[in-house]
Amino acid sequence: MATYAVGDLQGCLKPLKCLLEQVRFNPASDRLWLVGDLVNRGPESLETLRYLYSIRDSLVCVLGNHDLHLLAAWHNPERLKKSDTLREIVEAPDADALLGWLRRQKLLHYDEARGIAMAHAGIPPQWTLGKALELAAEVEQVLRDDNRLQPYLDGMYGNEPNKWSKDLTGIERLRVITNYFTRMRFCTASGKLDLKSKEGLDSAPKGYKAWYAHKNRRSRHVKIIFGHWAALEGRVDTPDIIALDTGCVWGGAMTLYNLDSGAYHRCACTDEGDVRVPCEPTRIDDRT
Ligand SMILES: [Mn+2]
Repeated sequence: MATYAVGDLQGCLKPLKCLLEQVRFNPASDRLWLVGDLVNRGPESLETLRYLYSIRDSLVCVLGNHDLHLLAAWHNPERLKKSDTLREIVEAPDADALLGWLRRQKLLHYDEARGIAMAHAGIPPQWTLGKALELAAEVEQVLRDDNRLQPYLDGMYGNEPNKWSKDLTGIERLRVITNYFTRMRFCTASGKLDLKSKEGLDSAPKGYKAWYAHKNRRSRHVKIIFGHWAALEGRVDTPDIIALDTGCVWGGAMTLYNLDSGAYHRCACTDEGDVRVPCEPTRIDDRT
């Protein structure tokens, strides 16, 4: 029995299957952790979601910004933008089953036995793991609540408030919690967010750093797996921080990480029409 974590899928099913074949993934005994952004932009969002649903008992999944956007589009198709590739999901005959499953996933997962946490974007520096779990649960409860889901999805968009305060209530509180777990890249030591910069570390605005790079980050004693930030190309120089988004959908590769051995596997991809064809998989044991 092995446990793996895989970076942002964004509807790229072939490289996922290539990686799972490479490690001989067995849904009956192995576990697969997903860092979120399962869908959107890539060629096979619906088929990706259907495949994941078929092996759902083997998955641990946290939600990304694209997954939340999909839920919002399910309730209000006017939310769909030209660049989205989500219409096939919201119009699918099995949409209710697929999205009913998706909305029951978490924003933050913590495996106590392993001491490993996983969130799509990360955990902001001002929160302990305990605080982060408590606040993630507030949003997770809303996602599961038929009466509260719609107003949440309508109100979750936006960059403000840009900083957590315990005094926040209502949709503003839910929005900033959601932004920390699903959209954060750069922030200040006290957790003030910059949600505009999306490039690599040298694009940090003055006074801001990558969320994980703050010296007194209160979750620094926990290993954290995250995705979302393709521009990092999987390179992080902070111990116990594992970045798995290597930009598969943008012409990069998909990365699979073995939680037990620490080995990395990658499937590089090329565009061929609208189909993504996996290249020869490579195994990466000694990454710098
Ligand atoms: Mn993302």
